[in-house]
Amino acid sequence: MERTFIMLKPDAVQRGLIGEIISRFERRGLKLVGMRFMHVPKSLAEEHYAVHKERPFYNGLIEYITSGPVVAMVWEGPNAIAAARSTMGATNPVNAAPGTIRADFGMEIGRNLVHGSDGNETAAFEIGLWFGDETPSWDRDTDRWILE
Ligand code: IDP
Ligand code: MG
Repeated sequence: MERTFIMLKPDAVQRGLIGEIISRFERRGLKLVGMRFMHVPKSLAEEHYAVHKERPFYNGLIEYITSGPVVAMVWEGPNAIAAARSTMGATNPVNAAPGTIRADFGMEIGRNLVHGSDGNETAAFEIGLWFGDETPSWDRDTDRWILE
C-alpha cells in the first residue's frame, strides 16, 4: 500500500471546488486517511516547496499557497502516488488531458488547483511535514470490490 500527500490549493477552495475535486479521488477508489482545512503558514509553504527555491516562480508560488485556506490530505491505495497524479493531470492545465482535474478546471500553470506528491521520497517527506504521524489506518468495507 502506498500513501500520497494531496493539497487542494487556495484557488480550488475559493472557487467552491473542494467537493468536486475530492469526489474524483474518492470515487476512483483511493482511501482518505488524513484531512486538514487550514491556512498555510509561510514557513510551512517554504519547507514544502524548498526544491523550487531557485526557480523564478518561487515567490509567486509561496504567495499563492499562503493566500487563503487549503485542504491538506493523505490518500492511500496501491500506486496511490501515480494514481493521484494521473487524476490531477499535467502541471500546466493547457497540457493536461481532458477529464483530469487540472484540464477540467484550470487555465494556467500558476493556478492549477491541486498538489500531489511526485514520488516515494517526496510523499514520505510531505506526509511527515503536514501530518506528522496523524494519519489513521482504517478498514474500508468496500475494499474487496475495489482491490483484487
Ligand atoms: P507539480 O505540482 O505538478 O508537481 P512542480 O513542477 O513540482 O509541479 O511545480 C510545483 C508547483 O509550482 C506547480 O504545481 C505550480 O503551482 C507551480 N509552478 C510550476 N511551474 C510554474 C511556472 O512556470 N509558473 C508559475 N507557477 C509554476
Ligand atoms: Mg511537484
